Amino acid sequence: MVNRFRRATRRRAVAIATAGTMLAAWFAVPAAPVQAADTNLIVNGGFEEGLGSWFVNNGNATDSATLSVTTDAYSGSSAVLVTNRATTGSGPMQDLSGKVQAGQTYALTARIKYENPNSPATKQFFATMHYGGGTYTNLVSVTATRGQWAQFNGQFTIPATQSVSTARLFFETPWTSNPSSDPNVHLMDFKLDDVSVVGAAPPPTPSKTIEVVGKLPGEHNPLIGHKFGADGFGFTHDGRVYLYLTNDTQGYAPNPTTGVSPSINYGNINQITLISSTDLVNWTDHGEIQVAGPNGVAPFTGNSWAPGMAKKVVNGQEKFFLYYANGGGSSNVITGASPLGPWTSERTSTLIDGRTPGAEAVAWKFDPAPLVDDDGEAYLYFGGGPAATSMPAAERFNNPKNLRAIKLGSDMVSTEGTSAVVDAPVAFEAAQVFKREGKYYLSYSSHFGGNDFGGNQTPLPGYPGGGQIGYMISDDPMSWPKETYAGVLFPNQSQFFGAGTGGNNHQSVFEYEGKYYFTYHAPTLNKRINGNTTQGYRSPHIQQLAFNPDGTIQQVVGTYAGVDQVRNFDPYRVFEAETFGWSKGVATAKVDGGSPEFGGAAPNLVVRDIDNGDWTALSSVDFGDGAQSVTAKVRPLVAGGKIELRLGGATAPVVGTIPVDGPLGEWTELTAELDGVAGVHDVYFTYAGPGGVDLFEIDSWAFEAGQPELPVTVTVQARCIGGKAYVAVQARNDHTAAVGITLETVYGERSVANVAPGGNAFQQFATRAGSVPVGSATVRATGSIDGEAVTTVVTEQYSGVDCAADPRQAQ
Ligand SMILES: [Ca+2]
Ligand SMILES: [Ca+2]
Ligand SMILES: [Ca+2]
Repeated sequence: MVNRFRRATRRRAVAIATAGTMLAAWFAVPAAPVQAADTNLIVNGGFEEGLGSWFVNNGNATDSATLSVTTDAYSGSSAVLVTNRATTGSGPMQDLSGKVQAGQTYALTARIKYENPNSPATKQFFATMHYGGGTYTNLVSVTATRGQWAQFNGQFTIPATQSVSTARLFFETPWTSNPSSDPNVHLMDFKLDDVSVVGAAPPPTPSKTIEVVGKLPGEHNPLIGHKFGADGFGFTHDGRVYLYLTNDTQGYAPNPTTGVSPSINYGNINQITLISSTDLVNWTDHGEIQVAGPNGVAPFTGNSWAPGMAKKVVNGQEKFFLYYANGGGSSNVITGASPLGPWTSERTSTLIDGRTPGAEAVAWKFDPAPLVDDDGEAYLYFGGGPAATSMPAAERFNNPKNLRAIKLGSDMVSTEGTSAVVDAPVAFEAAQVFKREGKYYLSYSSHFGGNDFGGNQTPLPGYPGGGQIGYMISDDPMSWPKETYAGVLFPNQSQFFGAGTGGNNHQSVFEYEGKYYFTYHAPTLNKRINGNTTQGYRSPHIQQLAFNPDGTIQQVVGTYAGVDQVRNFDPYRVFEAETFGWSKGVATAKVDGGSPEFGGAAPNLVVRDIDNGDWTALSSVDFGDGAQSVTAKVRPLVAGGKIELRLGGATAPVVGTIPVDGPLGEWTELTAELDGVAGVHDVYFTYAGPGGVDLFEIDSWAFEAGQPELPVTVTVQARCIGGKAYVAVQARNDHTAAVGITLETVYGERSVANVAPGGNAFQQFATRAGSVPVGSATVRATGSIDGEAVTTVVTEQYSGVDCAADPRQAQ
């Protein structure tokens, strides 16, 4: 994990050197007859839907160009026009990752035209595949005549050994080292139309669903068991904790047979995962924010690692700022209208990069963590990676000076002045600052030594070892001399979680309801899936942070137990089904239409991949005096599914059942009556139905409380007075406030207003008869409980009496 940041390969001369291996495709090999099962993998190949699904090749930072729709089409009414080409690779691109397969042969056709009168009379063009990193392969070639539509028409076979986890098709002119020396020859505008790549249908998307119980019932770490997430940044707003995470699940692709995924590839990650909680045990999955990449909020960035979050009122408007690492080379920020978005980009270029003053010597300008101080001033901490070689070896190891602090502008999306060195001992990355009792605490991750840090050495006494979280305490958010170093806050996580969980870490500290919490990650879910040989997929954890009287921090111990649940879960409201403490075998997916719990502008997810035997569970749900019913918003996918409610465990007795019998494929609300569900319980929703199929999807839950009742004690008796029968009815008010009471029998009715607490309403109803049969009296008490008007009705039976046979007398 030391090589967390892999340098992107900037050259691709290799593509030309190896191009001979597919020379056969360069010549006009007629396309093989396409079989009926073959599929065109290109979306919007004729550009009749504008530029949809197309973007400019962004394999290299310099490969820029402008795409626009032109009506000069080969067929239909539009084609694409490429202008402002900067490199020979500048051209329209479409992502075929997950669609093309190694070992398969595809037929490629397309029409291309160039018209620049100063260009040569003929020109060769390539259709090329970028397989990620520096791997490019020319697929099919055509030599066009100026001013005429030429046709690409060939086949290509993807080598059986080629990784196709990244496969992006684009169109270009042949590579040359200095194309701008003759732009008419190398960088001419061109038009493209009718692109098709026909071959084997894309393989079904492999399931990413975590089938094991990754977070064990009763344990609070990892925070979630149904997906991964790393580099967590804790952020509190309006009584809620939000955790922003690098989306480690993005590239997770377990082999359907072995269950083992290729190792994590940070270069593929361009989304940030967001979860939130009000109790730190039950977490709501808000899904992924598409931050970077062609369809990202900030499309000028390619990656989104190691998020940091801050809020500030700017020009009278509360805004939320999500900072992230654009790979290792730069950092950026997007703006949210709420902690859940929606998100916009106020910038058109990265916030921290090679132009940032004072950061020139920082190798990795990443890991941005914001701090908004009490006075409204804001700061950004960032940086990491190899120490400058200009320093002596011992200094490179012990004081690499690779972290920085810089003031943020009042708009939070710009920086002010020059960044200051954070002289953190043995520093590697992951600087983060919080403030407590007037002091600033900066924590960071330490390096593992090696050539990047002057060779392997022993750290100075007291300095951190490799892969630990150290911290510093300062009175000034911009001043971090080495003397502010205060010790190791957290040893390496492998010390607590064992084999397969080592590597670097990335932490944050946040305050919630008066307590401080420490976030870190560990590949504990990966370990539960795959054993001690993990593939680098990390999971978020939280521990409580305790301070010594002198302000230093007690070293954190990592545990699966995690933190105490902050409060019981309130079930009497509509809440998302994608909120749970524990789960088995389910996944989540984003759906349109806003969130039932968080509002129309917030993302909404549903629980999916629900098979017979899967379950989700909520920790410490407080049902109070009792629940009357539970309602699920659910979309049935097959007949015969049901949701069972159990208390305390996935195999505990069923206390309620919702038959999922609505119309297939339609969202519907289904309710089950409950009886005797009161007090605090872990609640398990267990899912049952036919095997081997997805049963249904669930959007939200809502419990309904039983009606509260006014406590009244009713006594009824038939008795004889002077040979006549009377029915005596008494109701005592056991409530803490006055209530109105009505006593009713077939012999009359009496209402008493404002019966005081402990007081009685009483009436002897005369029957004018010598005997009465068995009967009943009804007592109505009307009052209020917790400000809500309540009427409670009690019916009580009395025995018959015959005053001649049984001359009972009144007392
Ligand atoms: Ca067209
Ligand atoms: Ca499942
Ligand atoms: Ca939902």
